[in-house]
Amino acid sequence: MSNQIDGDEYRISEEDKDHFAECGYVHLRGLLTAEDVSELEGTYDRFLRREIEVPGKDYCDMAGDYGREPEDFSIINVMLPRRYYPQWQGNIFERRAASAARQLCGDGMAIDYDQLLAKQPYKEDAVFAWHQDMAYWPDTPDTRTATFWLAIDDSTIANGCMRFVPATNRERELRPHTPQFGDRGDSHALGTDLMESDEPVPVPISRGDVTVHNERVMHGSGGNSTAGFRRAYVIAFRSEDTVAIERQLGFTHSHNDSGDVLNQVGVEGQTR
Ligand SMILES: O=C(O)CCC(=O)C(=O)O
Repeated sequence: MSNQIDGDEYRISEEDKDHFAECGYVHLRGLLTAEDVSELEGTYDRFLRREIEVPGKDYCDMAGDYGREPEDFSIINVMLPRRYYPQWQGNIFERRAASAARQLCGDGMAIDYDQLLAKQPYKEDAVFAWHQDMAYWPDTPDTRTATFWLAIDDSTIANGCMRFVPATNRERELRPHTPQFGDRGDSHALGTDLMESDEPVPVPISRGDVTVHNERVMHGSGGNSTAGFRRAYVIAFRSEDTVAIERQLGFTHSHNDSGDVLNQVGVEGQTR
């Protein structure tokens, strides 16, 4: 059976579920139709143009430190768009992704955070270093995750599509991560090196498709050498219990969370 849309539901084939479990990521074609994407796009671009207010470090560059001026950003990052524009809550991407998260991870999954990641044209440094998301996050007993990465533009090797190292989700230890641009007060980005045995797989996808990855798989992306944007809309699901623990710690995935909270996770995560 191939994947199919039925209203808010997206039915995932057994083959794709197995791929997610084995490799730590999967490409789901057509989670959203062209019309669905167009419906989201107007709001997405209003965020990029700063017509919707996003406070402090939640509008930042993921390819540099917080000191960069917006006109110099290489990867425009908008954290928590659903917080700053509540009208977006319950949109078609959230609904279909919730259906897919349930099939991939089971019941009791909740939206932990959302994020817009737009690589500007001709930005060779719009690179996401190799990393595992758990290096950024508090460790909790239930680590189930499904992070949905929706292509607003066709995502290609030339404009910096996602790439994964399959099955690294099954390694026992997290790899050691270090901050990429100063310390965590200067920028958010963490990274780690590939090992010689790693065999990365680029995953180009079309507008309306998603990749979904889990908390431990190694992933990253290259720069944008094209004349167009590479726009992505990310929604991360974790278990309801995990989200509750994070919030008790004061961890909301906002870059404006207190430094004390951010320092409890991140680089120190390398020992987990
Ligand atoms: O957008 C990208 O290139 C990377 C995104 C990413 O690492 C993530 O969503 O976990």
